[in-house]
Amino acid sequence: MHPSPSLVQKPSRDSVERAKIELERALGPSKVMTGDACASYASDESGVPGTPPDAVVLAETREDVAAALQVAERCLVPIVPRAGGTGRTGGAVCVAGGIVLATHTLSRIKEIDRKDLVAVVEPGVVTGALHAACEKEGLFYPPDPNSLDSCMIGGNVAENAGGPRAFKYGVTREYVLGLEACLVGGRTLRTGKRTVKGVTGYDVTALLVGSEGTLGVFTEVTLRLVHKPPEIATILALFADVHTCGAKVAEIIESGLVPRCLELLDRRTLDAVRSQVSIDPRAGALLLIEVDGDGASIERQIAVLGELLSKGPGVVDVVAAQDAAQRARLWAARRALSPVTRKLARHKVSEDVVVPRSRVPDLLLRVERIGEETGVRHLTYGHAGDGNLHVNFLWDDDAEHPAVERATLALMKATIELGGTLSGEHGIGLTKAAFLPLEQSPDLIALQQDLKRVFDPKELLNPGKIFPNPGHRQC
Ligand code: 2HG
Ligand code: ZN
Repeated sequence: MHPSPSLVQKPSRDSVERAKIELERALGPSKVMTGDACASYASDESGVPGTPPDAVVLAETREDVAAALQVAERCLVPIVPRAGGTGRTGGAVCVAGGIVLATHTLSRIKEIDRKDLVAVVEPGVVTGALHAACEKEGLFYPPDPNSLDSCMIGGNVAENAGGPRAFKYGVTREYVLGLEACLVGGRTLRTGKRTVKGVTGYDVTALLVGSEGTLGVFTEVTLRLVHKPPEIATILALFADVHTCGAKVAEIIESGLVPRCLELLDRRTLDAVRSQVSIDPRAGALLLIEVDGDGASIERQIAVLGELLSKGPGVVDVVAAQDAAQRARLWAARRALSPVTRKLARHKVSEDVVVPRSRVPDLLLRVERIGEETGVRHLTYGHAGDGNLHVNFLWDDDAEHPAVERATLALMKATIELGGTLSGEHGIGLTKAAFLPLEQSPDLIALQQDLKRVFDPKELLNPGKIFPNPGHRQC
């Protein structure tokens, strides 16, 4: 479900032409793309059909970002920030043309400070590259969205990205100490701090994290790091069915263990990867569990897990990865789930609903029922330890789309009924804006829209995102 682009006001032809001239004047022609070349910036990994931008700014410095935001305000042209373009909800997609402000070339790791456990980076740093740089220093930046080889810190901060390690280490917000952000019109703000503690004033940093590119454009991010855990162990537990698997997740959490990852794959997801990884044919669901710590702590965690996982009916097998290469293969298969499952049908939508952890088994049952009632093909995998599951709906024929819409709405309603929330890590963007009133009151939505206007009174920065508009079907 997306807003009709016509509901976000398109800039006039004159404004667009003036903006292009002003951008070229302010930044030089090499940093401004126009014409057909802009088409590759029309979409992100959500598959949402946007409108192609009229111009793309390839910002190389903070001054470039500020200048583009100045031009946008002066010419009244919408402007959409973009880092890696790997978002799943249309956050980097234009709905009314305008300017795409690309920050992927702002890609310096400016500092990794081992004493203060801080990294200072630009928004275009690829998340996986930051991991590698930190690990070289014996440090660790835990957030690990599965697209870590292509997603960028700017987008991770804008969406408050999570990933498998959030179960133990939390999501991006927990690591953002401070930001430098440019606002529409070009003003630059520095928010937050470099210290671990600090409560001065409102927590504007926390507001900007997860604001989906609607409040400001990041030009520098100060991140908290931790020490690299000395050892890691990975366990694969196979179950006859997804319900036994869901119940084990609840048991692990109740036991007090805090694995760093607790990932679930249902039967349909397993079938999709069987050709790449050999999986026991009796397995109808799988848990990929990872623990870290020093040797003694790992041994203790594995012993507890081994006992807990192997008892009771429905357990097929429990195996530990034997070495780093085997671990790496398992994670490569897990990280490839999104692209691999995308190949199963012409269309796929991957939701990222979250329920309280104890309700994971209930959510799985509700998903089965939704599949039966709507006839829509589905599969589920994700961060079960956080109660955050990627329920995927797949379809080939456009005639199936209304059924997919019904299934998606039913999923959102079930999530809220179970005490959950619509998005755990991908954001609301365009794809989920229509569902926001299911979770939030009109007053809360209005308050957030007021805040948006404080930052961006003319509503030029990433318009059409997060908030429902009159073009959305009523939920
Ligand atoms: C994951 O956990 C990502 O693999 C992507 O959040 C989910 O696109 C997806 O299905
Ligand atoms: Zn995920």
